[in-house]
Amino acid sequence: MVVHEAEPYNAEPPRCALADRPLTPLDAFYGRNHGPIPELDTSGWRLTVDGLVDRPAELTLDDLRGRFPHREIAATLQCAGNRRAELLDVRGIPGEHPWGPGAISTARWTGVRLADVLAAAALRPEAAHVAFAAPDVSRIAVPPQPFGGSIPVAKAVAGEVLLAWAMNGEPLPAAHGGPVRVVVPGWIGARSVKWLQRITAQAEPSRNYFQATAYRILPAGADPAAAGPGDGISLGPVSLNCDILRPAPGDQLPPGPAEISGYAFAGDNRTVARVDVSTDGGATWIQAELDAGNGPWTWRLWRAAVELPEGEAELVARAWDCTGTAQPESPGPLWNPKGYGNNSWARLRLTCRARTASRSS
Ligand SMILES: Nc1nc2c(c(=O)[nH]1)N[C@H]1C(S)=C(S)[C@@H](COP(=O)(O)O)O[C@H]1N2
Ligand SMILES: [Mo]
Repeated sequence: MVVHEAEPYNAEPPRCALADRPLTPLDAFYGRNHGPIPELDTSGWRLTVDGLVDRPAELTLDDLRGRFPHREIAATLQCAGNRRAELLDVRGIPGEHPWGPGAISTARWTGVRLADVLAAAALRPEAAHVAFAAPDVSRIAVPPQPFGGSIPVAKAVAGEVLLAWAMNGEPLPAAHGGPVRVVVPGWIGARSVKWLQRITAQAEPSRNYFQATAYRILPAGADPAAAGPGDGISLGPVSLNCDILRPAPGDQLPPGPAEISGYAFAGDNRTVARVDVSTDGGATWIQAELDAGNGPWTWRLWRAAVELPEGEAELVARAWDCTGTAQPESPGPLWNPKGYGNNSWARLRLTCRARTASRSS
């Protein structure tokens, strides 16, 4: 793993650990934390459901498992800061991790639908947002507070949002939110709150720092240190993105036939429709082959057979989604003071030289 910070733990897999694996093994799944990882005792775990509901509840893990149908959904999680490193090349972003292309991973999640838990609690019509609270206190927050966030009711009652206790068939590891986390497919990772303890139905979005102040696109001229609650554009659904996983920067490849591969993720409830690949900086393009994916909420891996030129090659990949939208060409216009949402074309420069013949031949 490429560790950006040991405490709180923030790490991404290298490109080769994501490549050619539709599901990310647990030991390669990126980790994004704003505070210490709590070690919660499964038997003592309780989930409170309160706020604008007619039947508030306190549930144990056995209640959750026993009262609601189990669901399994494969979903890609992507941090809003994925690919920030390329925004840093545009202009500095102090205090944020320089994530490469690995702040994204895909797993099969098992749990119950948030929709079913909310139905049992009888949401009131005034409920417009569903807020999630966790116990991990973050000192990054102003003032320091536990991590939290919310999603609008329309997403909360859509069947894909899970309260998950397993990941790739294994009990949810503490590092990824065990005993139970929220999984909000298609939305930024920050809304998939780990170590879930409380679900509150409310009229307004969460006032938690990570909803009201952070994870927002501020205008380029804004001072993030002076940003207050409600400033900027609140991030929810993920935008269309892709990156190249093979080859990797620094790889030595000879001119001639080669394979390029990577991931493409449409986000929200869109799907990836096409990925184009270029070896000449975007002057000419061919279409990559897409894998089937694991249902509507995952990335799709792609590969393309190309002919590498002698000398400088600029590999480029760009995805299109089912609305006919393509990724933006360059990170420059996307730059924002907190460095979120870079979804510009993936680019990789290589120098392709013929391998020198060995002396004995
Ligand atoms: N309680 C809690 N939940 C959290 C976070 C956190 O710091 N605390 N980080 C969020 C962010 S920003 C992301 S991208 C994902 C990362 O999930 P992972 O560490 O399992 O990859 O968890 C989200 N849920
Ligand atoms: Mo994130």
